[in-house]
Amino acid sequence: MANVVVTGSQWGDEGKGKIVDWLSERADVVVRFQGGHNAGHTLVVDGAVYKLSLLPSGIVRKGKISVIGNGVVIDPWALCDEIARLRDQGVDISPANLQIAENATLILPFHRELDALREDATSGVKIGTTRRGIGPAYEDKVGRRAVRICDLADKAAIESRLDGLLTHHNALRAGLGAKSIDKDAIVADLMAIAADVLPYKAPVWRTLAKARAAGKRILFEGAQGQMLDVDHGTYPFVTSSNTVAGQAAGGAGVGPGALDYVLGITKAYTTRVGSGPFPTELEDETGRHLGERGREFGTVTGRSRRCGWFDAVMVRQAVQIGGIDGIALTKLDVLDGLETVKICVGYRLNGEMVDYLPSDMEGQAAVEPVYETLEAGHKARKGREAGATCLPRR
Ligand code: 2SA
Ligand code: MG
Repeated sequence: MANVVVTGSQWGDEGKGKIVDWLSERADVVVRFQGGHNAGHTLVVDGAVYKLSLLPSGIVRKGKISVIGNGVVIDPWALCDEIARLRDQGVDISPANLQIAENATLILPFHRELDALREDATSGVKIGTTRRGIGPAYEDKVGRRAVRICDLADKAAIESRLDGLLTHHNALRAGLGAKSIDKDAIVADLMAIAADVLPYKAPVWRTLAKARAAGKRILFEGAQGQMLDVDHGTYPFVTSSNTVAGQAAGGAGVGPGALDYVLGITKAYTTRVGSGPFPTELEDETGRHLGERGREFGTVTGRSRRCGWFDAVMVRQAVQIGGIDGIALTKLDVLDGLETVKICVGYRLNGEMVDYLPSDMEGQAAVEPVYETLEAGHKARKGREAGATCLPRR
């Protein structure tokens, strides 16, 4: 199995970092294909602790090529800070082991400000974002007005991109009561950071094509989880990228045939950070127990994660949408000590049983979980709660 995609099958924080790190030992190339520095995980290699956000996990291992694909949004200052931090820890980072797609979109300071302005606004939907500017940067990408890595090589290109971009943003900011953006300051800041970023710029699709031709093993490292996908997740409470495993192809510049195996990292219970529907959420002592025992705090923002029972309906949906071939089940030990464990095997919606999470916001908020209860020692309790037969076996 040459190339593996690692993806989260819930709302992120399934423990992808640990598995990716283990797999990256066996890979030649490690690729990020979506998201940005909203992702976060901690790697422990030979006793040393590394906190990664934007850089692919391969970076801490010698002899690997790390690639940041076109599907990623890159805050160049956050990138350089992360590189500097890892270098301080003795990690070797150079264009020999890190390549960044020249067609990747940049996150600029006003994206971060806009993200925060919206989150702090009293009206509108509060998503509970990481406030890193991820959403606003993707908006500009699909709006065809973004500044990209390749533009950094040329001052005239930066200025020309910013002309269009700032017209759009200044109008938005006026509506939110924020002052206009100082174009000259942004140009100067971008020119200053460009020298540190440009050495890594590359047509990474070619690197990947060559790696494939040479029979190298590629590991595609997903961030967040399938249910945070902008199309397939709990919209609008999602991130702004496609997090599904299929995005590994488009977000890196390889064909779908390059994805040999999809590994879905799945937590033995469910967590989510930020707002949005969460059918199996536990706002009680058991939920607190899972959060404490599982140390459920965001690696990027430190926010505590909401906790609940394992939702088999949602995971099955993620398996089908993501084309997940196999599951790595994590954090099973966190369930130790509980007398009973519940698993959601169906939903009740408006008095009917449904076997998938519907797309509409209202339906997602209204579904009630139907549980199968397991007693410690794994003996299924006799008789499920009402309606639990609605799930056909695959
Ligand atoms: P954003 O910032 O626009 O991507 O936020 C939109 C939603 O996506 C969620 N999101 C995440 N959920 C879990 N883990 C993430 N990464 C960090 C971590 C989060 C942290 O690994 O712990 O440290 O808080 C992540 N990134 C984005 C976010 O909560 C919103 O619901
Ligand atoms: Mg995480």
